[in-house]
Amino acid sequence: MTDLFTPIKLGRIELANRIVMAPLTRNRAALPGNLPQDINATYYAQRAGAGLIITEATPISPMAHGYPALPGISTPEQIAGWKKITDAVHANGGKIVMQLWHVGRISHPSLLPDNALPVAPSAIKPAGQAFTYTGLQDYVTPRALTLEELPGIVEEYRVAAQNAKDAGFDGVEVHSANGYLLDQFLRDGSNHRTDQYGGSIPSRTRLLLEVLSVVCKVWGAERVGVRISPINPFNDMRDSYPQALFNHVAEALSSFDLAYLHVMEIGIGATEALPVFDFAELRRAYKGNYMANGSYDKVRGNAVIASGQADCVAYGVPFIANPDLVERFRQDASLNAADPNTFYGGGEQGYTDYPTLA
Ligand code: 8OZ
Repeated sequence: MTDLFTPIKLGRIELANRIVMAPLTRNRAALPGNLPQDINATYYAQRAGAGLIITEATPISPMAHGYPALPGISTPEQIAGWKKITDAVHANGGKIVMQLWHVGRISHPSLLPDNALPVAPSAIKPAGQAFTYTGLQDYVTPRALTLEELPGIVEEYRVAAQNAKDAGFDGVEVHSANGYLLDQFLRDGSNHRTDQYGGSIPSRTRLLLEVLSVVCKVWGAERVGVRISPINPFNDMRDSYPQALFNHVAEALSSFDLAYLHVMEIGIGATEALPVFDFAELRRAYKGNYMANGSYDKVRGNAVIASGQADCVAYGVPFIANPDLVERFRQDASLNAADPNTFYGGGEQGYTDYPTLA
């Protein structure tokens, strides 16, 4: 029977098991320079038992940053830092893809070059506050990207994809979820554009497809994944008809023959009822490998794979606290509890010091 421990090929990426380490923001880059550093390599190498590691969301350019101490992928020093990480993961027998990220409006001038305004599809201020180097500060009204600027955004993704290749990754995942730039274009709560990048569902999907085209040219589609989050209200997101939007996205992505589609099936920080959404319908609309994500445990992970509703399952918080999560699942061993106080920022504590099984 097919379960979490059955090897799988996602496009051209061969996984020893179907237990994926989800992207996890940890804010532990070296400053100045937002550089990946040795403790990051230790952290990822400890988790190389995952069938696949997806890196923390990684800003593709200086304007793509939205939180403190994120490791970027736009300078030679950052590429060299990531190379140490991919080498360490590969030395331990793991596979690792980089998640390419532009935060769009989820940022703050103090985090951007020359105190620039964050950019977005439309000048709509998200509710909430940015995490900055001086604490929480209200989000500002972003600047709407002009039509003429959009090719430049696509080019930033192309360059970052090439940089990830130079850093020795096995592939890349395009972050189009959780209220960041590409998701801001997809959903109509944040996209009020009247040009060919707003309005209809195909128009709102256009930027994602353009980004994918260039990223797939760098990598080959079979080493590229995409992450979406159809019902996640996190970062003040909403859409008037998520099922129609994301069925369309799934159909459009099917023609790329990607490595996988990564679907965040839950909502974070919801204060109102989540929209009704049928993930089985989304799964049928997508022709390719489906990676499920959303508070799965071992039992539910095995069940979703056995049922055919997913091909692999991504685990987030359990991987923070259990570097040997795959072995623990295999042995039905108990899991370490994660300490939320050390999720974002800090050093080795709560990062590289969680114990493995004896
Ligand atoms: C939590 C905190 C900061 C960033 C995401 C990149 O939700 C994130 C993120 C999550 O995709």
